[in-house]
Amino acid sequence: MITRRQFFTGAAALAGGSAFFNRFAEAAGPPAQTAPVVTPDGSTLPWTMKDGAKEFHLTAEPVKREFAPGMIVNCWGYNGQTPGPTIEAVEGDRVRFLVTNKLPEATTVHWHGVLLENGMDGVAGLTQKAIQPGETMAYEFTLRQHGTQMYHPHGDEMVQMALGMMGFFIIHPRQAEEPPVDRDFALFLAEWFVEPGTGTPNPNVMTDFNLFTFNSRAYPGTSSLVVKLNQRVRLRIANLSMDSHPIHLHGHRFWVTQTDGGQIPPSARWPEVTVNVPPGSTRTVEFIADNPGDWALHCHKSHHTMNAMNHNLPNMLGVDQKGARIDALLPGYMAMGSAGMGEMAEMNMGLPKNTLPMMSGAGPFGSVEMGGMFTILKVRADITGYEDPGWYRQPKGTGVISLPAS
Ligand SMILES: [Cu+2]
Repeated sequence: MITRRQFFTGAAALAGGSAFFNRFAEAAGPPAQTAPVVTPDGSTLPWTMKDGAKEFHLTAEPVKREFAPGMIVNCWGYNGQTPGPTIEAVEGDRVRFLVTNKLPEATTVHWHGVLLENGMDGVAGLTQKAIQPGETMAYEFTLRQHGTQMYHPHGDEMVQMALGMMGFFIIHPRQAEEPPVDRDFALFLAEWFVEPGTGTPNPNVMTDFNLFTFNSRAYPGTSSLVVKLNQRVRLRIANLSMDSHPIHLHGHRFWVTQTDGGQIPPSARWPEVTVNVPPGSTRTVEFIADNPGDWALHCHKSHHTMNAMNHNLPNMLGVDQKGARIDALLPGYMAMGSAGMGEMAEMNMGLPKNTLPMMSGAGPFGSVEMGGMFTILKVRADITGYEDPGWYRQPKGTGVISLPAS
């Protein structure tokens, strides 16, 4: 373990010996004015200025996380949260992270996509000794880029990330951006396997996950993203799960502006309505919220907008189940609707404790047959704040028309 004294001696030697890093430190003037990042259902990590650096504290520890009302999951995270609090700093900043390990096993923190000295990269065994339970270690480096990065363990990461250890590391530009954004949201994607009726994710599951979350919340537990009409909106989406997630927004098109490798030159940005976010990467998109309404924002893998999906269901589509002795043929069988699964959204099928119904949101026109990686972008002309404005009232004559049966 590095003591504070050893660490600062080392840091001073490094700063004195590296013209490259000094150049960035000297260039650091006042930061550009930026919209604060909003991490829905999450928070931002506070810091204090100490010995010329922004000093942050991260505690790796077990946390209980409510994925949605009715379901609490035994996760691991940082500072009582999963995802860990969002780190915000400015290009050119010197930053210091004091990382305390309150887990039952060793960990490290890797600063994913951050350009830094090898000794600060946080890979257990390769670039540092792991942080043992009860220990604190300090990371310190100068930020020489801006963009959307992440932090996560790099020791037993299969277990630690499956339990929720991950967070945003957002570095704002030193020079003002053109054009500036009005709203800036950060959504961390994750997938989990929690056996229905239990509360602890199984990190051994590799492909068949049953819960899918934005910032470790599953719809209907996800908070809406509220924006004013015609605001410029940025969505930063991060993925450290085992699958890619094609994130789709309704009612708008957006431009893909950044990856975790940096900014895409304006001439090379491309329009999309769905952005695929592969494992181990971030994607940042921007759009003008010029279309009022309640707009779905969700993963387009249809199993990822379900909660506690049982993937071993026999396919009963089109089968008349009335009077059939299916339970005798298929012991333990739970009925899948013969006309689809939509009917299951309406009924609560004797679920085990601490389990979310597969799809359960209640909308203004009935049940929203969604769960998991699903939330709502609420674009409004007539709001003054960002508290949830309730459901959109569609102007008369703009809704779907019901026709008489023919
Ligand atoms: Cu997905």
